[in-house]
Amino acid sequence: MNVPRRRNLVDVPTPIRCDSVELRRIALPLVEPFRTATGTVTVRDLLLVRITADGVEGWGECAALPEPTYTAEDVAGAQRVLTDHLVPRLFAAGPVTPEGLAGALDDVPGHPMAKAALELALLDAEGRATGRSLAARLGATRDRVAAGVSVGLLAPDALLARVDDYVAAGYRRVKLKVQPGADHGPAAAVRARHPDLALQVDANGAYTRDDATTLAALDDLGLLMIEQPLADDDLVGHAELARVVRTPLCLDESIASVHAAETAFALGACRIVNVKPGRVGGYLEAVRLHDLCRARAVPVWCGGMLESGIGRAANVALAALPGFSLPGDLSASDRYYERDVVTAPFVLDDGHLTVPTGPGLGVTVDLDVVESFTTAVEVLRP
Ligand code: OSB
Ligand code: MG
Repeated sequence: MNVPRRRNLVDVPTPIRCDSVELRRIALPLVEPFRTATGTVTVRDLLLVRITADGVEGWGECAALPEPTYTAEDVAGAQRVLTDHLVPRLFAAGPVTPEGLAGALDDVPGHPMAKAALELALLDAEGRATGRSLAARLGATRDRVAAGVSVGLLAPDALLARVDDYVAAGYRRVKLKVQPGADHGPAAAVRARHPDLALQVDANGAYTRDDATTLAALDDLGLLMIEQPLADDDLVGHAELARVVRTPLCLDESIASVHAAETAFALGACRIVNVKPGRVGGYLEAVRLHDLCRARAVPVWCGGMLESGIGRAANVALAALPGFSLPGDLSASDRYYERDVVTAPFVLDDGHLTVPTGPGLGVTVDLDVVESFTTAVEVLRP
């Protein structure tokens, strides 16, 4: 354990009384469009949550994308649910610990990304109040995490050039987006150029049970895993596929909760889990998912949603827990954005990102930069 813990900390969950909740939309241009089987993101229309509580601030970031195509949430919908339903429940609850938040919201099913954004703002405020880092709060045991990179669908030449760049930069693992008609060909071309590269693919549910032969053909490429080949609700289909394909299957969209992971394991639907805090409703549920997987000896890694430095800081903290034995979709700020919203962008150091050790998220939001990308601000009070 080399994440420094400060002295004289309150080491128990601390109730936070929210005085205000700011919902701020920013439009961050990506350095290049990110294309998956379920859509293309060119500008990251991002919802930030900023709370004030007894003189401290807390920041959260919502994972929802502009379009509801990866999962059912979208950024405008998440904002409306926060405004009309979640934030009023938070205010009505009075002082609440991050652990208590889920209970205050639990008559509202779903909307995990909206809930996770609010939880992260509470965790950050709590950390800033107590002096403890989010990493220490969640149980991190490392001070740096291996950086992986997720490469969107690209034309063949552009794909090879991009992978060459990322390998040269030191990324420890490359993930290629695939879809029917753009799978074995591009992955084999990358494999031929990089025989020893830690390589995996992600289909975002673009295949069906009828594609088992196509997916089994990937077995000759020495991939670490195939992520989410089938629809998110098709756990039985994944279990059947796992009997035909030798490459380990990893689930992303299907794992909406700890309970979903238990079901997947009971069926034999996956051997690896992508842990995405927004997808499971928050960082505390993500830690519980990590704990379950660790107890079952299922390797996990931290997924990404094209986060700014705010969400990235939290994901890096989470990925420093001991069960995160595989490199995550955690890349340097400059892989996504020309200008990140934190004063010290995340950079690669020997293929790793450094876990922040300051209070809460441990990053400083650059308000001028945030302001310059802001498209709308809404402030809610009790
Ligand atoms: O499936 O992992 C995914 C981005 C948007 C939606 C879904 C996914 C992704 C990524 C991005 O792969 C990874 C990253 O943030 O670096
Ligand atoms: Mg995925």
